Formats: sequence, structure tokens, C-alpha cells
Amino acid sequence: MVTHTRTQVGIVGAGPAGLMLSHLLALRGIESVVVENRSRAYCEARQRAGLLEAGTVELLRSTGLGKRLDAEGLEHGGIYLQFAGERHHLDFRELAGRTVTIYAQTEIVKDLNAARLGAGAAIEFSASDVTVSGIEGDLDDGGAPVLSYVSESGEHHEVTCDVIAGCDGFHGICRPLVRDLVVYERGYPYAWLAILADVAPSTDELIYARHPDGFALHTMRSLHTSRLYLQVPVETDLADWSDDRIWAELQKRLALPGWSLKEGPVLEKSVTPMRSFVAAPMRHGRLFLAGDAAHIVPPTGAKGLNLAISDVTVLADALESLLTRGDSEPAYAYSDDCLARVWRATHFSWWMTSMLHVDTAAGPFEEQLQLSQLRYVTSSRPAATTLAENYTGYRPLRVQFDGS
Ligand code: RFL
Ligand code: PHB
Repeated sequence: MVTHTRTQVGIVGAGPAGLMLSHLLALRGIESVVVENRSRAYCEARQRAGLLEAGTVELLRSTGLGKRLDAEGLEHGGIYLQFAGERHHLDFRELAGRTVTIYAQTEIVKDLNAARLGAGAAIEFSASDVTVSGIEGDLDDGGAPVLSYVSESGEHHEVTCDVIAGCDGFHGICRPLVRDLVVYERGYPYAWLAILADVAPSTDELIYARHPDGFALHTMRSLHTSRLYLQVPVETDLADWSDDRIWAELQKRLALPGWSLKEGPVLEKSVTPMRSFVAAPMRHGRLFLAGDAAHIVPPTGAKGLNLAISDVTVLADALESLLTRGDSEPAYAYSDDCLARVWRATHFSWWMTSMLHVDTAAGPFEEQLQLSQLRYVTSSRPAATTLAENYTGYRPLRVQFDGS
């Protein structure tokens, strides 16, 4: 037996993009159904991003999601860049007039789930056999795409929608449905080994370090929990990296006279490949892609989550015009509007990555170029401003709500 229902927007994926879209639509009086193939507990525990641009923070606050963020988030006025045995501070407040905030993706997902479920929203976790059909056609000609899935209890559902949002991440089912998709892609000859450690951070702001043996990053999740990353070869097997080996490598790459890195129990570790990927267009018929479903950046610029949030901000506006006023123009412009920002972030992430990582296949010439670029961004105010403006979010996200 199949249960048939109707909604305005069918959303595939309950990551930051899908949940935030559902939240923004609800604030505009637009109904949605979110279908997610993992459990709520899994989605809320998945360790990923941690750094929010100023505009992302503003958006969360102005849409009623600021309470825990304001109590637990850590506002940072800059970062440190370390190379050639020296640590330099970049002051974003002074350079760009903006700050960034450490607040984990896990916490944003928890806040969004609580807000949506508290408002009685439909989020189907642990769904299987998720499919999307009937997306073809012109936005002005009507149409009724169908989102179908089998719920955790085994019932088959078909949800008829006005439009569908593919917020199902890089490995989702929606992107392959976009006809004539063009993919722009670049791999990197290294990966990141990440640890979460039960120890207070040894720094007040993030340290990005280029060391002859590879990149290292010291970030944090709270005043009690540290997050650290190491550049490792692509084919790295985690089994070869004992906690002692990881700490020894971090100690070496982050070392600075007069400063010490505090060690603590490792709570979690993982290896993530690095990739730049942009798929265009971000819409086909009545299917709109948002977030990692359409693009991936290497994490060095801390842009992935922020891009996912900016995509759905643009999409919520476009869908409001389409579904409440019958104006399809912003929906037609959606892909181009998002891609302009996506390409800026893609360039910035590639640039940060290329400047800070050691490519063993590149020679001494490339190494000197990297060091020259690092000296430039830490000594020239215009160069530092370029980094600060991009890191804190370019262009700053336009925030529509006043939170009242
Ligand atoms: P997500 O988070 O992958 O969510 C997609 C959701 O879709 C579900 N799904 C399906 N649901 C139903 N049916 C299917 N067939 C489905 N297939 C998949 C998935 O289970 C999932 O719940 O994508 P979204 O929402 O676009 O959000 C993107 C962000 O998660 C991602 O860009 C960031 O985590 C990237 N990132 C960072 N971004 C930042 O802005 N700042 C950072 O500091 C930062 N650090 C990072 C990062 C990513 C990292 N990794 C692990 C890739 C650090 C790391 C190490
Ligand atoms: C993080 O806090 O996990 C983080 C911060 C900045 C990055 C990447 C990851 O560039």
C-alpha cells in the first residue's frame, strides 16, 4: 500500500542545507517535507565543520537559532598563519570589519532539528529507497514532481510537490538527475587526518601552519575540546596512525619557541580526501540542488557549510517568489546567483590549500612561491585584506529577518 500526501517543497537530505531550507521556508509560510536516509542520532553526531562566517551567524540569529550559538559559540577576530618558524596574526576585525565564530556543525544540526520538530515539521529520518521523479518541465508551466521513500516502519510514501530541493550531499541521488550537467573538478595529492581531543585548546584563535613535512591546523570545538588536522598522503590508513604518532607530528608541525601544544585523550579520528568540485547548472526543471550536492571545496578555507547555508538563503527567496507570488524570475536566476559565490569560495579554498600544503611532487620552485605568498599576505595590508574579506565571507550574506 502507498500513502499519498502533498506538500509545497520536497527536500532530500537533513544536513545543514536541507534543515535550514525547511526552516527558512516555514518562516515564509511555505510547507516542506524533509526525507533523510540516516537516523537523527547519526546526523547530529557526524563530525564536520566548525567555523561560521559572520553572515551565517547573523542568519542563524535572525531566524531564531541564536540562543545556544550566542551562549556556546566562540567569536574569533582573526587567525594565525605559521611558516618558516614564525607565527603571524591576521586581524579580521581591523582588516575586514568582521569576525568568524566557532560553533560546530553538529550543534547547528541539533538546533535546527529541535526548531523544526518543535514546530511540528515533517522530517522522515532513516528513510530508504528515496527517489525523485517528474522534475522535467518549465517552471511557468506547472508540474508536480514526486518524492517517494520507504519509511523506517516499512510504509511506502509518495509525496507530490511543487518543487524538489536536492540537499542530499555529495553522494546523493539528486545531482545525477540534472540533464546536461557540467562538472568542474580538481583533486589534490593529499588528505586531512582529523582528531577531536578532550583537551583545552592551546591557542585563542586558529593556527594554520605550513611546515616542510606538511600542513597542520589547530582549531577547536569549545574551551574544553580541541580539533586538529594534519596533512597526510591520500592513501593513508588510519591504523598506521597511533594517537602518539599523531601528537608527535602535531607537536613538530605546530612547534614555536615559547609555546606548547597541550595533549589529551583522542575522542575520534578520521581521514578525509580533499577535492574541489562544482556542478552546473544547480537547477533542472523543478529540481534545485543546494550545498554539497552541487559543490565541494577543500576544507582549508572553511567554506563548505557556509556555502550550503548561503545557497538555501537564495533558494528560500526564489521559492517564496515562485510559490506565493507566481514570479519565476528568481528561481530561473537561482543557479547563476549561487554559482557566482560558489566560484569565489572555490578559488579561495584552492588558493589557501595550495599556499599551505606541501606537494611532494612539486619542486623547490613551487615551495619558494608558497613562502613568498605567505610572506606577502602577512606583510602587505591589501594582501591580508583579500584573505580576511574572503575568509569572513564574500559577499557577506544578505540577512532578511530581524528576529522579532
Ligand atoms: P551534508 O551535510 O552532506 O548533508 C546531506 C544529507 O543528505 C543525506 N542523504 C540522503 N538523504 C536521503 N536520501 C538519500 N539518497 C541521501 N543521500 C544523502 C545525508 O545523510 C546527509 O544527512 O550536506 P549539506 O547539507 O550540503 O552540508 C554541507 C556541509 O556538511 C559541508 O560542506 C561541511 O561540513 C564542509 N566542511 C566545512 N565547512 C565549513 O563551512 N567550515 C568548516 O570549518 C568546515 N570544515 C568540512 C570541514 C568538511 C569536512 N569533511 C569531513 C568533509 C571539515 C571537514 C573535515
Ligand atoms: C574546523 O573547526 O573544523 C575547521 C576550521 C577551519 C577550517 C577547517 C576546519 O579551515
